[in-house]
Amino acid sequence: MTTENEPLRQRVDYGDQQIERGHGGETHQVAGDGVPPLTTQQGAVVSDDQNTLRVGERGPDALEDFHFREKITHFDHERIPERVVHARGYGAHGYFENYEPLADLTRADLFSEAGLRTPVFVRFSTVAGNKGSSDLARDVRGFATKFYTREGNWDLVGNNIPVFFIQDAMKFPDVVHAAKQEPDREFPQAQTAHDNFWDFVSLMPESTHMLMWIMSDRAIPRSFRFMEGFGVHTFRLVTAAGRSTFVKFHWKPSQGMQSVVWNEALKINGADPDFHRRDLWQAISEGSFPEWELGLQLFDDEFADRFGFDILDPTKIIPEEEVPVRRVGRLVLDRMPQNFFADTEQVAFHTGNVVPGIDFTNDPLLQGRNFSYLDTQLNRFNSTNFTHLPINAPKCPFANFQQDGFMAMYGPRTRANYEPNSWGAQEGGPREDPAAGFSSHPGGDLSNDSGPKRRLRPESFADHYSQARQFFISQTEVEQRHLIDAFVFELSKCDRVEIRTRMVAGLRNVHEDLARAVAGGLGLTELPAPLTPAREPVADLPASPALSILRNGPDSFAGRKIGVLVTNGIDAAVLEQLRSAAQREHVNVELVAPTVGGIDVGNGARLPADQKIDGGPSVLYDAVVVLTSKDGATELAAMPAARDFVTDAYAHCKFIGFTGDAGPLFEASGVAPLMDGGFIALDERSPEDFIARCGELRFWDRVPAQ
Ligand code: HDE
Repeated sequence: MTTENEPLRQRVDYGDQQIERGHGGETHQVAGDGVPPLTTQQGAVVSDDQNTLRVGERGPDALEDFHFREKITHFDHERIPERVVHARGYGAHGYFENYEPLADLTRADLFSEAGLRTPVFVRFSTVAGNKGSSDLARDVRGFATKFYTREGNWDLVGNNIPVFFIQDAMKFPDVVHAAKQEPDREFPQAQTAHDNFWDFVSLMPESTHMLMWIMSDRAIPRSFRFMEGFGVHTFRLVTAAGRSTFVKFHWKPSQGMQSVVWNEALKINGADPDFHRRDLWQAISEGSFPEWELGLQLFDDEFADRFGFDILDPTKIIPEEEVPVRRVGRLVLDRMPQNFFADTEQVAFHTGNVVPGIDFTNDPLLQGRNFSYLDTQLNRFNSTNFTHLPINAPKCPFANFQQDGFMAMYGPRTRANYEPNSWGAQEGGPREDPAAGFSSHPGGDLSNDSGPKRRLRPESFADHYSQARQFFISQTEVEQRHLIDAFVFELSKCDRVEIRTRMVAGLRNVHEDLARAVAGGLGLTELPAPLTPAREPVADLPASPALSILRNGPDSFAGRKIGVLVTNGIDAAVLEQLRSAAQREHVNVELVAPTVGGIDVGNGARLPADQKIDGGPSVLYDAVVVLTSKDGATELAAMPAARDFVTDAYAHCKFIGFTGDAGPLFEASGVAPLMDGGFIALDERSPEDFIARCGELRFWDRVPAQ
């Protein structure tokens, strides 16, 4: 206890508890109780976490300060190597619910019963950027799912794009090196808009189809919740009797697909580099659990033989119009990890993690992946025992004779730690089970899967352009425009003119309109001759509407966010009506105001704001409303951030709700003479009408947004 003569040396205020420390080091808890004590890793309760143990008042630290040594040593070792690709990721827990038994297709237990729920962990990611890079990079998104089935873990390690850059795993280090920062200067971060990337891909025609996808809006999703997922490779489903069906896996978002536009992406990266993380965190925390349906494209050898491309070639899709996607279950993400590192950073996916009933094909990319994923985890964890971490361990019983190593948490519990052994059921430990165990499908049903040892690319992989063209013609005009602009943007960041030219030469094999538009955008004076294709592309593949995002929009605004720009003196009733209508439609509303302290709404009442205008630009919202008083609009008109709020919403083709008082701000922003059908007057139309219109997501008739 301190006395009046003995002044306090230190007071630590925890909000709900205060600790005072007296002259002689004694402590006195002034208020607060019932919180768990802070302990060392050994469980010893810590009395003082503010001061090191010191000899004399101003003397040196004592080496015996075990609490300090343990704390600082642990801190010094906090980093593990980030993933060599997909370093930036965000994950959530949930479950997969199977719709109906699929025993006619697979013996996989997770598909065996209607309504069966299998726990899952999903990690979304970008590919090229470092762990601390921004969410809105133009990039492929990883969509990796670990199913903790009753018969072992199955990892479906997919992407949000159904094809890949390369056909052979041998080229993976090259494509990744080319895409990441250039080695001499260590920039640019998280972007492919640089010489090395375009140099490489322009020399690799097999990447052309993938380039179409990453230059499309698929590569700038509005959030993880609004994107599709794909297993990419052809896999096999195998029944108990050993019958195999080829399968391509799809994830279909129940929220519908949605992307942002490129100019918006650039700005979101500045305003909120964690935009995708925050979105998933908010949705799950608010109980609005994102869902996807698992879809299967199923086909047999006969289809594989007659299909125009090799089903083992990961640069090709099978159009949904040719083999429909059968929806067999739903994935629900309903719980965020309690600790990011423990789950999202430490989760270790591996394409080789399959369960009985699911098997590989000879896709050369998949075969290479089956080696790489285990190897990469050894580098990340420095131990084979990463499988012992709770996020990686199966949730079903497991037993084997693997033992020891760094950080082992289990090992054989029996006398025998080898097999065969003669120790009997109790002491002998687990045994193999030929009937229930995983048995590989013998394959052999595709031609050319045996023969002399050679390094070659099959002739059936030689067409690099036809499906790229199919992708292009399947897009709406707006989407084609975005794709062209993306090529122009990226290639304009290449210093070497010959790289730009070679890329345009490749695009001439895709579509003449595309090549010409990109050449025009780059200011190329002459159109280069087309590259000589390895095989003449076919020009008559039909459009596949399923490939367009805009043709497959959500028809509802649920799960989206409206930013309402407000000022003092607004009509609070209008805001209230908007808020209740939004709530009914499961739409979020955020108030953006001149100060975060909020606004006066008359009679001394104040409404707190969610964002100060500078920190809440319209790029963070799917639609905006300008709800001001007349004086408020005049005040906003003088603020650059408020004018940007309006001009950006306009340029990004967003729906803009407003009341008549907004006039001065619209005048100052230059949009007053441009007002079109995307502006909705809330004095004339109900908030319900406004939200229904917002379900179209963007007013694309305005101008092609870049
Ligand atoms: Fe990966 N990939 N990959 N990849 N990949 C990794 O494994 C690799 C490929 C994908 O959230 C690494 O744990 C090779 C295609 C996702 O933790 C590494 C090849 C597809 C993730 C690796 C490919 C993917 C990875 C790095 C070509 C879509 C993140 C860290 C043969 C179907 C998983 C790690 C997570 C991660 C290797 C190509 C998806 C190095 C060799 C195609 C979603 O093992």
